[in-house]
Amino acid sequence: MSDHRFSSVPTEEEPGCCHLSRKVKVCLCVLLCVLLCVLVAVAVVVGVLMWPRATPPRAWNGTGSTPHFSEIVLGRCFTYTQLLRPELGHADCGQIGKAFTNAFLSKDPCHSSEQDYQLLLKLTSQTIPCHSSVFWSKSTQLAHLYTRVRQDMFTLEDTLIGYIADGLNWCGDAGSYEMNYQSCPHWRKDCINNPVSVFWDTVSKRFAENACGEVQVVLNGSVSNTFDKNSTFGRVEIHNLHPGKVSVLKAWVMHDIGGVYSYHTCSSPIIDDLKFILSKRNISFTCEDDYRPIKFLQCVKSPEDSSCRK
Ligand code: 2NF
Repeated sequence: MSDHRFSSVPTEEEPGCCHLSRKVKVCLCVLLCVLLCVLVAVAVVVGVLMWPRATPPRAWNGTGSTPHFSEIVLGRCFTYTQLLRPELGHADCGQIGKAFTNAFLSKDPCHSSEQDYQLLLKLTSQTIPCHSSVFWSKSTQLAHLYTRVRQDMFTLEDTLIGYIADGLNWCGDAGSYEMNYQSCPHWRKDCINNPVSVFWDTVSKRFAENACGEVQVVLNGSVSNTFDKNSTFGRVEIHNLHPGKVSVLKAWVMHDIGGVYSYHTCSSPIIDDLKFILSKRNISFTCEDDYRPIKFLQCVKSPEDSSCRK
């Protein structure tokens, strides 16, 4: 009779599942475990980065970031440096774009600071010739019409950094790498230290610090706050003009053509407030109502107005 063995345990002589020594098997197991761990770690990192946010960004009372913000910044930077002012052709628009978004992405949009914008300021430094700086307050359209014709004059928005950012909105969120396109803090309703307000304060300050010679300001005599101590001009710019560099501030108080009522002229007490602040800062001040070169621009739009027929 044959010897039937029913044991399931293989004998020493029987071949195993493969011809590998115990040492090699252990090594393979360890390697497999390490590989698995690396794969899991990579999956977790990718998941965290790519997974849609569990919690949406905080909702604010202001308009969200301008759609295609980064593309607009890049496009404006190239337009300015390659076409409008080729003397700035050496500027690195890629770096400028990155420095701009890095100034506010992944940060609390109510704790923006001047420091956040320092690299951007450095990358967009620009020399504005003396006697050519034009400030404005409550008169954005007219002031820019003026410098559009007088190409040798510069408002902040005629400089690279102002040109890039004018009219845009932007903010991020502390818990995300993304821009917040839904809403951003409103400067009155939410917080004053938001990325946009801090940006304009910072660049306005530098624009004023760098001004030299005779500088101008276009004011609006057809509004109640022709000079507003709380505006960027009244709060930041006039306090950062350098008395040693700026010889005089010339104010042009302009009035709407056909407007029923002129709130203020150069003789109004509100203009004396401006004059007083400048005299304390040892900066000369002159004021002229309806400065003719700017008045002409208004008249182009309203040639039939009686004040344009003189
Ligand atoms: O958007 C701009 N281009 C801008 C914004 C703020 C300041 C330009 N600036 C610079 C310009 F170079 C001018 O010289 O400051 C001067 C004009 O600012 P202003 O405050 O004296 O003039 P306004 O007509 O009162 O305001 C201009 C615009 O800025 C807004 C305001 O609603 C208007 O659209 N603005 C004013 N203050 C703030 C603030 N703290 C503000 N927006 C956000 N935060």
